[in-house]
Amino acid sequence: MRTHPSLKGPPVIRPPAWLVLTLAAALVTLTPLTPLPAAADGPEQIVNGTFDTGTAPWWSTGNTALEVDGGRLCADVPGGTVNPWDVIVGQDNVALVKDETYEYSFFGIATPGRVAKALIQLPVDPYTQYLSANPELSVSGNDYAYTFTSPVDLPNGQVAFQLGGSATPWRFCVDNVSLKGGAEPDVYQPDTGPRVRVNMVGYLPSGPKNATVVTEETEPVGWTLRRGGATVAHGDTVPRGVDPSSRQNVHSIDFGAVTTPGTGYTLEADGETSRPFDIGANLYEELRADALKFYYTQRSGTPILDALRPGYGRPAGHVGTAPNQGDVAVPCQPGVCDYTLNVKGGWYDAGDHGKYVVNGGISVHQLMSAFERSKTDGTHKDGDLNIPESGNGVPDILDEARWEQEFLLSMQVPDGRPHAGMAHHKIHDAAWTGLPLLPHLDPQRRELHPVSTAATLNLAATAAQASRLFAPYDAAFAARNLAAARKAWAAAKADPARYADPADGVGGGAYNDNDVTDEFYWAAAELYISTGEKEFRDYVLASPHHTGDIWRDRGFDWGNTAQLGRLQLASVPNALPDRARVRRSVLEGADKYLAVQKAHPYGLPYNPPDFDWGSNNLVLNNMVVMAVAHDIGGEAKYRDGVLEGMDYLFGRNALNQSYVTGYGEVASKNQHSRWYAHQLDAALPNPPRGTLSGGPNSSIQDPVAQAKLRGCAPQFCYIDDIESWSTNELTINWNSPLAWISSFLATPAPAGVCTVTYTLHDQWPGGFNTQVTVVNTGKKAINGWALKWSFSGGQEVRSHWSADLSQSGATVTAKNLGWNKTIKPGDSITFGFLGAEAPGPNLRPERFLLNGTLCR
Ligand code: 9MR
Repeated sequence: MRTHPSLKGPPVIRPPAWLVLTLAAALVTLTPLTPLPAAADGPEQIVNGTFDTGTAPWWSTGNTALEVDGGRLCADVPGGTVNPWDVIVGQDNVALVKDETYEYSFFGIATPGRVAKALIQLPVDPYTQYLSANPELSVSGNDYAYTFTSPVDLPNGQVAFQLGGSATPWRFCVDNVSLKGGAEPDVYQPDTGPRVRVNMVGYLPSGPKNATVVTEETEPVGWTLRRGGATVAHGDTVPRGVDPSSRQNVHSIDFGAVTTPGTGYTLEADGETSRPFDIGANLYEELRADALKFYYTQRSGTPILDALRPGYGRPAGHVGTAPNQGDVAVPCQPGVCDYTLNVKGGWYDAGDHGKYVVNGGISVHQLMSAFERSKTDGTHKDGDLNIPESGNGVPDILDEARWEQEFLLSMQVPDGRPHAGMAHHKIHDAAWTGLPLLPHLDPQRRELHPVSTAATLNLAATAAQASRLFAPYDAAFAARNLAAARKAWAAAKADPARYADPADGVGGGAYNDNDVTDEFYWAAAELYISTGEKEFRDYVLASPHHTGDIWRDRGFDWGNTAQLGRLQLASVPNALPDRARVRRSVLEGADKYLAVQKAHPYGLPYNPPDFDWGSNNLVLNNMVVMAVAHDIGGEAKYRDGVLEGMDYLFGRNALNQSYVTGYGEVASKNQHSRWYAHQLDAALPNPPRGTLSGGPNSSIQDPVAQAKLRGCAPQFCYIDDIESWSTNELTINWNSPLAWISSFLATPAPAGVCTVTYTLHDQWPGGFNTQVTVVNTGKKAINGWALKWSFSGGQEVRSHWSADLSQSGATVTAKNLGWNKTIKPGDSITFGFLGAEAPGPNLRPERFLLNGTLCR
């Protein structure tokens, strides 16, 4: 039995044929409680659903006994079980007829109240569910009714109430269980609210402001922007025709001319009024923090402190105490290796308890990258995420990244063992567990899975990146990372095509990928940036990913990482001979996504004919390309593109909802998770604020989506239901681009009126001598100045002249002295310093902030 699929096949590609066939067979329609469906008129399929003749032929698992009590079937459900299927009451041999629509109904009671699972399914593995519902049973009792259409002819269907998973005992009673054919199939209609779609969180005063209206009109209609009853602006819509991603006829509205901050704006068009929204600055700082705080409560191997996350405290998961056996001494799957590894810690990847190196790799990379791009700006500070390490002198984002990076390092095969230097692909439960299930209650055996070249290169890339970023804070950790990165690189080169098995998907995701040339490119890029060494430079220059068009329509993700290499080489200082071309190529990629966005009436920078699993992360990663282009070229259009992309995630979409928990009036809140399972157990929380949902997925692989969304237009292939793991999961590698983008938007660095010349006059073993000249290119005198930049690694200022220099981490602040306080228009000042060398190249920094504005 499993509640999560063993899905196979490469990422963001259609699922393999076997899966499609399984899914086609599982298509059903199912409708929950309200409104009750029309009474079905077929014959009764349930034997003794009224319990007038005792309990037979009903059966139960051995841990509970059936009895008739007051004319109802009752069972005392034991406490202390973990999975729903640990306690079952059922009836077998219920006949189902293909394409027949049934009404399934019963009266149910729970004392005290509990959510149960009502299933009609295949009685044997893979237990395909034709109906799956989560009735919230109460003490007073309720009638429940559902319809579904059977996709199969089956003489021996199983009707089951799964009652397990409760820590404490409870009593279940049921009556009038009935299954009748001939029901009217109900069609699921999402509640999409007003037809005028806006960013429900808000628009920046200086940013673009677009909206979309769903209408039957084909000619322009008037729109009015209002606030507090007053008209602020008005104009005409632009008809955009039928949008294939939603199959809706839509118009777009551009009210970008309005820049006045305020709350409670509404937009009216075609007789509809949008949900209210703000125009305001600083909309993204909170999201930056929340999107990053998400990681603390995903941590494995440590208690989550309620004092730091009220409502989210829980015991440490997978620390080697009963009932789970991990992760302090985890053996391999049988036959894979004969040692154990301590792989405690890290983040749970998603709603399951697995820990996977390839999605962990891109996640930790994006956190470190968010830090690196803005380290001069001071966007990420020590103490800004409220984690146990806050106050240790290291920016919290790096502390959080280290939590995962330490885990990735622990997945490397030790010296002297077969495949030494490579990384195990993943560690997870031997079998799928059910929902809800807190990490510390997971009873499953934990296993290391075989090494893979992809995992090894993820380790090489992130460890190389960590080596330069941690250098100013912990030189020993930096050195450990660099050594691990070199070892991983060598091991991957020696075994370049060891792929994860697509069939290895029981108890955890397969995360298979049969092309790792992109991972090689990314790892070489990071190693080159951190070391400047010829081997890595030559590898980068020779890779087809270095010059090819890597800007796929579908974006990049854990399985497509060439883009990470290219973006890093473009944005982090390095001495690559064709660096200018690399930087231009990012602008080309960004222009491509801008064109997609411009053509899309909902402003989406992603528009394949079918949306991929986790489409929201692909949308965000296309926005990362635009953001890096903005960092490179400074053109406003790229930042505007990023902002317009956020509009989609925050409500300007076909479903009129935000995909980030806690952001916007209507937002995803039931993401698939074993511990944020509020939808299944009212005592558990919803996911924390700032949790991104995977979003529309045209392939709808899970039974809930299949039941409700069959035939969906791409944007409608989504449902905010905890069981819809293929459209509504949360993952560390989806929140990472959200954190990256919100970090980008939280640090506006307005262009200043300065240029900086930074000249390394001399370098010798152990030290270097630098002269810095700042030119005032503006029309006004600068009176008092502070110039900031960052070293690439662990370099340190030792002595200085003609300015007062101080250093925090890699970031240096140079302040004027009394005598050179004023820089007149056209004039310059020059100061200098002696620095201490550190491992890796010592390159001219590329981001200089003068009094908080960016010098070009
Ligand atoms: O995010 C993954 C997506 O790109 C793949 O298409 C899909 C099928 O292999 O798997 C997704 O990853 C899931 C993983 O397999 C198990 N943990 C939850 C992940 C998110 O749904």
